[in-house]
Amino acid sequence: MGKTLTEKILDDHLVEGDLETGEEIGIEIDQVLTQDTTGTMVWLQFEAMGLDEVQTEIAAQYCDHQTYQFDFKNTDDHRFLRSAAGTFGAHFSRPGNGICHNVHRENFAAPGKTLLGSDSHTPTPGGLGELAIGAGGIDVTVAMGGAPYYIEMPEVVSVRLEGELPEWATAKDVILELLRRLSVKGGVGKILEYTGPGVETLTAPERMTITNMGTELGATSSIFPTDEQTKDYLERVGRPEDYEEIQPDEDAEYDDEIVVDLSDLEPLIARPSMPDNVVPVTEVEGESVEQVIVGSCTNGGYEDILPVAKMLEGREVSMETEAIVAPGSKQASEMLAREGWVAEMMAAGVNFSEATCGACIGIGHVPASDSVSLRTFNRNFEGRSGIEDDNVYLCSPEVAAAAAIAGEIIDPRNLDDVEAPGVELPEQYDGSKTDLIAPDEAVDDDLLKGPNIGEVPLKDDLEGDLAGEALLKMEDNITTDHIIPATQDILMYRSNIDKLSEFTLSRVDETFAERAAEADGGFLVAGENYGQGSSREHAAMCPMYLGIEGVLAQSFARIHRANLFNFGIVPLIIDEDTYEQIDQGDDIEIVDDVREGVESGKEEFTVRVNDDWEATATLDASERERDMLAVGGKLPWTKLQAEEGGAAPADD
Ligand code: MIC
Ligand code: SF4
Repeated sequence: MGKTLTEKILDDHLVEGDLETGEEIGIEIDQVLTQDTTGTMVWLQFEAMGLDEVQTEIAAQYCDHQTYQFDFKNTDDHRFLRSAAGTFGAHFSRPGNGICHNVHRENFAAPGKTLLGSDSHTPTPGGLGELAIGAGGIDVTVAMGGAPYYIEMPEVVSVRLEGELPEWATAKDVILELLRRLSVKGGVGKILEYTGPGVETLTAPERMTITNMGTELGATSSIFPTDEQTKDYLERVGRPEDYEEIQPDEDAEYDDEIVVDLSDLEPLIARPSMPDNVVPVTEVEGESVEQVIVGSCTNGGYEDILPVAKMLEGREVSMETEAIVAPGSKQASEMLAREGWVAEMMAAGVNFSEATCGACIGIGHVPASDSVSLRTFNRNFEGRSGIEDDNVYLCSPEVAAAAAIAGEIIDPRNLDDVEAPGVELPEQYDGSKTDLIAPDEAVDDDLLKGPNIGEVPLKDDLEGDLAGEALLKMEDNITTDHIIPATQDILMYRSNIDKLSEFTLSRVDETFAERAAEADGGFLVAGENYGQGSSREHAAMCPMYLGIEGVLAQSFARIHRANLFNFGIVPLIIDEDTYEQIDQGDDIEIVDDVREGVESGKEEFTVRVNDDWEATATLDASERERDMLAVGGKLPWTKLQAEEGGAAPADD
């Protein structure tokens, strides 16, 4: 039987297990990336593990989320990150140099390699044939120390592309179409492998828009085969030597197939407040728009902004609308500036921002109350823009530019006298590299910690008795933005868990953190897909710090589930009936000895509620995950492994 592209790369990197769907495998990681809001904990954990040098081929630390440095705490974090990169041997990308995924794809991403990143959109370079996976910070720490990364072998699904995109339909519409069909849960436990004749019609940057937003489907990763388009892109970014042809075998067998005929696509838009709430733009035409933002790791590339500049050339942004362009990398800004496009956009009324994540997580450009904001981003979870009850729509740069011109949502096909800009790559991506500091150019060789940088929180061993109150009952699709929001007021405490934990679940219930700390133990209860969205391990670390011992949910998002194990919180699956019957405030007791059950491989646990009724909860965990739970999480487990000489990071 032939192999899929995913299987080929995994096979090349396999250090433990067999490539059987659902089995745990250990893979070698070639490259890691981290960014400013997850990176501080990554390096603090690296230090706490006693490691002293990066072991992967490439490790890159980007400063991209909070580059405005509103508070000295942000700037201290950046200084700490520079010092950690210098001390331990990683590349350092200075604040303002661009979003991790954009700078990584320009400088390091390469076909056939594996990449692990502490950001959920790490799969972006899948568009270049790299197998890239988002993970919690400590998983990146351990991989960076040279240990394998463990994952349940996902299903490999073929997304067969046929035909060619018509005018005005874009790569963003391909992924919005998949979200419309599959929902934000549709990719959980899957790697989406793009196949079929439509693949060659898409440039590498278009492919990366699609792989980037595979994250919103919940997919473990998304990947394209490599071909002339990949080669062409790598030549343009000045790294032709990184090209390698990798294709699935002709007789590769996939677990499933989804067919998308590109020629059937039209401009689509995700309505508030879920990325899968997708409709054709024509359905919401006429809705007035107060703000348009073009940027983010999904659509912030040179090739994304150029069409906007072309559409705005000689025109003006509507007086009722504010238009902001926030490029994904400084290289894109620099090139657009040299070519005169920045001036053209400014003349049209665009506010040109530095290269940052910023508005994507509510840092700057918070929409006005009761207004519509159209963004080329990947997430529109309620409140993420920085204001509750927001109305954020997600669309392509072309649809965003059309709205900026018209002052209302409009299908760009209905604009008068505006030509479809098409996709154009620059001859060369030739921005300067001054903001990327290589390990051998490092300015520091010692860690610089400001007063806001705290300690890595640790948990005690798992106890046998697990009992406490159901402190909060939540619905389906609770995001990590609900658990630990990323807005500026909160983000500046990412390296200070004592303070950060005060904000835990505040977007769901402001009293939660105080109640949890008082109860000193207890459970969270949730519906389906609990913890979807970001990779931030703080969404497990903070509940752990407040004493939460278990989460009872109908299902978990992949990265958050791993983070719960990493921080010693027991993730138990309950069925819909049990979920419906449990009320917030109920007394929950796990009848069995949990420690013993976890260690002995027990899968079904009896949950007694209010000493009145009982239900079954399932622990679906590998042996390694059980071992981690038993000793209080991944940090203590890794240290123990190192002492016993097991599969732990190398320390030299
Ligand atoms: C996001 O898009 O939600 C973030 C902010 O990039 C997060 C990372 C973080 O919370 O620091 C992600 O996607 O993992
Ligand atoms: Fe940054 Fe937004 Fe991309 Fe997250 S999704 S990395 S916040 S641009």
